[in-house]
Amino acid sequence: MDNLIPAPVRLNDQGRCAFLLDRSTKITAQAGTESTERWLRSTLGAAFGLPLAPGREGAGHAIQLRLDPTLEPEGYRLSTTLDMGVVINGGSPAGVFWGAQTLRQLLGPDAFRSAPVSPGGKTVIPYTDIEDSPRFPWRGLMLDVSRHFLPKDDVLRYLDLLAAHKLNVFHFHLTDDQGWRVEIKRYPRLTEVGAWRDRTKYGHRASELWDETPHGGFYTQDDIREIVAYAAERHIRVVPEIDIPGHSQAAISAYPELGNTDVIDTTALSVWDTWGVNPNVLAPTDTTLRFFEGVFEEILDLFPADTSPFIHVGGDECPKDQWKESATAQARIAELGLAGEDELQSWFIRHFDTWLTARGRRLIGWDEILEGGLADGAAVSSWRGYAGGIAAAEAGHDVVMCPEQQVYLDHRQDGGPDEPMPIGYVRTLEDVYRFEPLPPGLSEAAARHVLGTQANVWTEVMQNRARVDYQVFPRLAAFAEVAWSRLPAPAERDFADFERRMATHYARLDALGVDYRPPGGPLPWQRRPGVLGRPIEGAPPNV
Ligand code: TNX
Repeated sequence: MDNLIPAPVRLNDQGRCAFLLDRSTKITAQAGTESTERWLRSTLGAAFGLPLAPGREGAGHAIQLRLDPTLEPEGYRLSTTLDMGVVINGGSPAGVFWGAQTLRQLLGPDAFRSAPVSPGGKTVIPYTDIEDSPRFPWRGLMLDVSRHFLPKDDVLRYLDLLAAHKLNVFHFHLTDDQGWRVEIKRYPRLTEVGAWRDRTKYGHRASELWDETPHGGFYTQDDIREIVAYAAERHIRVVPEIDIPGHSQAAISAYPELGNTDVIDTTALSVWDTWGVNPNVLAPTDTTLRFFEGVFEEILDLFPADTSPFIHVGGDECPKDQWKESATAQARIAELGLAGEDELQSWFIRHFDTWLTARGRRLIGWDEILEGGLADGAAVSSWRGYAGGIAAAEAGHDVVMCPEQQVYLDHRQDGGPDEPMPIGYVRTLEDVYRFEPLPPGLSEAAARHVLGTQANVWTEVMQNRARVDYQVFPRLAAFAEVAWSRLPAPAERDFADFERRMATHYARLDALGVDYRPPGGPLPWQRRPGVLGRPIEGAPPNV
C-alpha cells in the first residue's frame, strides 16, 4: 500500500475497511473532470473488464471526481470511505487526474494491464486518506525524435508513461541536423527531403559502424494534433522545439538557400548521418527569418496557446565559423552595429522572441541564448550545468533545470562493461534520486523563477522504443519523485525506501511492457557488444 511513486505529501493508511471495485462501481464526475472520467474508464475499465458506468451525484459505491478550489491547482485529496467509495477532490481538473493516477497505483500492478489477467479477481482499495500536491509546476521529459524517429504510437505511449509518473510537460524535440519530423504545409520539402537519411552512424560518432538502412519518418499535421489532444486529455503541456540557428542541416538540405551559401555549396548537403556539433548553420538573412516565421505560424496553429504557452527555439550549439567567413553574415553584423557573431545569434533569437511575444507565446531556449543578452520574458532550459539557470534566474528569467551532468538519460546508468553503447557520465538510479533542481545559494527571489525540472532524452544511440525505454527507466521514476515530492536535501534522501517502493513499481512497469534496465544490469538482448560508445567516464557525448 505504501508503495506510491512519486511519494505523496501525506498518507494515512489505516488498513481498516476496504472498497471493492466491481461491476456495480460507478464513476460520478463533476463538470470539469470528464477527462479523468474517460481516462479511468479506458484504463481501469479495460484492466479489470468493468463498465465503470456513469453514476448519479451523491450515489454511494462510486469513484467520485470533484473539484475543490481550496486545494492547490495540481493538488488532490483521495479518501476511501465505506459509504461513499473513493472520493478524489482536485484543486483543478489536473489535480483530479493526478489523484486518479494514485488510485491506479493503489489497485496494484494489474491495473496497468490492458485486459484482465485474473477474471473474477478482487480489486480492493484499502482504506486510505491521501493529501498530495507537486513541488514544481514544470515536471518534464524532453524526447528527441530527430536523431531517431519514434512512430506516433510510441509518442502516445510515452505520454501515458509521463502521466503515470505525474509528469506534466512533454518537450518535443522535432528538428535537428539528422531529421525534420513535422509536416509544414507551405514547405513540403522539409519532410520530403528533410525527414530521412540514407544511413546512420551506429554507436558513438567515433564508432566505425554504419547502419546502411535508410532511416526516417515524420508526423503529419493531423498526427501532431492527435498527439497534442492526447497530451491535453492527460493534463500534459507540450513544448514543441524547432531548433535554430544551429542543428539545422536537415532544413538546409531541403532548402539550400537557408544555409551560408557564400561559404559552402549548400546544395551538396544531405540530412546528416552522424553525430556531434554540426558547422552547417542557418544564414542570418531575411530569407531565413521569413522562412522560419512561416514555419512558426504553422507550429502555433498546431500547438494552441492554452496547452503550449511556451515555444522552444533551441539556440544551442551553433558554431560561428561559417558566420565568421560569410560576407553576408559580416554585412549583417555591420549593418546592425553588433560586436560579433555571438551578438548575431542573440539578434536572431530576439527576432523570434519579439515575434512569438506578439502572438501571445513565450520563447524558451537552451542556455546559450543567454550569451549576448536575452529578451525579457524569455525562459531558459539550463542544460550545461546549473550556471546558465542560476544566471538567468538571478536576472529575472524563468528557468527549467535540466543539467546534463545529472538528468541526461542518454548517459549511461552504470559503469560496467555490459551497458549498451555507453556515453556521457555514469548516472545511476540513486544519482538521479539525489538530483536537486534548486542549486544551493540561489536567492529566494531567483528560486521562484525556477519553474521546475525536466529530464532530457537524446536519441543518437537509441534506435527504437526498446532502447529509449532502457535509458529512461527506471531513472524516470526517481526523476518523477524529485520533481513531484518534497524530498529532503540530497544526502538525507531515503534511497533505501525508494528502492523498496521500486519493487512494486517494476511490476507496474512490467505490466505496461516497459523495457527498463533491470536492477541487476542489462538482459542479454539489451546489450550491444561491439558497438562503440564513449567509454571515458566524465566526458559528455558531444565532445
Ligand atoms: C547536447 S543538450 C545537445 C544535443 C545532444 C546531446 C547529447 C543540447 C541542447 N544539445 O544536441 O544530442 O548533447 O547528450
